[in-house]
Amino acid sequence: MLIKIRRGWERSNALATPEPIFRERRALAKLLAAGPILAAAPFLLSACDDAPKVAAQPPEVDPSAPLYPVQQNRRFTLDRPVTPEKLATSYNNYYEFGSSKSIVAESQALPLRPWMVKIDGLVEKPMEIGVDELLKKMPLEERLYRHRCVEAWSMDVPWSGFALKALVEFARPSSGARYLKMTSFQNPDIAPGQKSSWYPWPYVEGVSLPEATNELAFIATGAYGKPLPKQNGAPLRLTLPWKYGFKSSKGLVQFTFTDKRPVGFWELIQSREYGFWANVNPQVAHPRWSQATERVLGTNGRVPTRIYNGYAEFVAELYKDMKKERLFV
Ligand SMILES: Nc1nc2c(c(=O)[nH]1)N[C@H]1C(S)=C(S)[C@@H](COP(=O)(O)O)O[C@H]1N2
Ligand SMILES: [Mo]
Repeated sequence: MLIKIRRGWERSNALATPEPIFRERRALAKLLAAGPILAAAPFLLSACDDAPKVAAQPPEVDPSAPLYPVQQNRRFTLDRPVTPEKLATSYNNYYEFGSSKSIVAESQALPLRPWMVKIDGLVEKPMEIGVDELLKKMPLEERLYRHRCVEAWSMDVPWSGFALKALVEFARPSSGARYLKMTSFQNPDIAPGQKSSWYPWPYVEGVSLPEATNELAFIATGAYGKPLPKQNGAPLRLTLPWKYGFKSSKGLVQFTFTDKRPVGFWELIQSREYGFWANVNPQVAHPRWSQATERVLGTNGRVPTRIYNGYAEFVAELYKDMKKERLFV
C-alpha cells in the first residue's frame, strides 16, 4: 500500500493557520460584531457574584483581531518547517525595549490604539491615517517567509499583512521620489531603551522605490493567524525577507517618500558593519563573524545560508547594474 508521507513544508503550511485558531477567531469575530455591550458582558457579569466589587479589567482586545486568519498566498512558501510560535514570539530584537532577546514583558507597555500613520514627503497629498482605516484599505494575505538576522540566526514565520507595494500605490508618490524612509514610534515614557540617548532614536530604515514595490516587500500586521504580537512589531512591521533582519523595522508610524537615501538606525551607529542594502550573502562576512551558515531557531546545528536568503529569483534583477554598491553589508 502506498502511504503518503507529508514533507516538512506541507506540514508547516497546515500549521500556518491551525483549525482551532480559525474557530476561535470566528467566535471572537461574532462576539465583537454583536457590539461593545455584548463583548463586555462576561466582565459585567462577574460584578454580580461574590467576587470583590471592583470592576474587573477586560483583557486588552486588539480591534484588528476579527480580520484574522487571512487567506494564505501559496506563491510564498517554505522548504523547511515553520518556527514554533512560542519561539518566534519570545526570542526578539527590539532595542526600544532593551538590548536582550527577552523583551516580551517590556514591550507589552506599548499602546496600540490610537495608532496614527503619517504618509508624507514626495507624495501627491501628505496624509495621516489611523491603522484600522489603513487595514481596511489594504489587501491582507498570509505569506510564509524566512527571516535571517545579521547575527546569523534565522526563523520561518507565517506573517499576515499586505504588500508594501499596495501602500506605495495608496500613497501616490510624485515622480521625484526614489526612496521610502520608514520611521518607528518614539515614546521614551514606555520604551525603556529609548531613555538611553546613546542610540539615535527613533529607529529608521529605508529602501529604494524599486525595492519597496518588489512583490516580496511586505508589511506584517499579523503572525500565526492572529494580530501581530507587540514584541514582533505590532501594529505595522516591515518584512524584507531577502535582507538582514535589522532592515525589517517594527512599530512603524511614518512612511516618507524622498529623493535622498535614508540612513538607517544601525548604519548611523556603525556603517562599516550595517549598510543601506544589507542583502543576505553567505560569501560576504560581517566584519566580526562569518555569514556562511545560520542557526535556525528551534533546531540544533547550523545550515548553509543562501544568497538573498533564498529569494534570488525575486530580487537579483534589482541589483544587476549596481556592482559598485556595498550590496551585502
Ligand atoms: N523598531 C525596531 N525594529 C526592529 C529592531 C529594533 O530593535 N527596533 N530589530 C531588528 C532586528 S535586528 C531583527 S533581527 C528583527 C527581529 O524581529 P523579531 O523580534 O520579530 O524576530 O527586528 C528588526 N526590527
Ligand atoms: Mo537582527
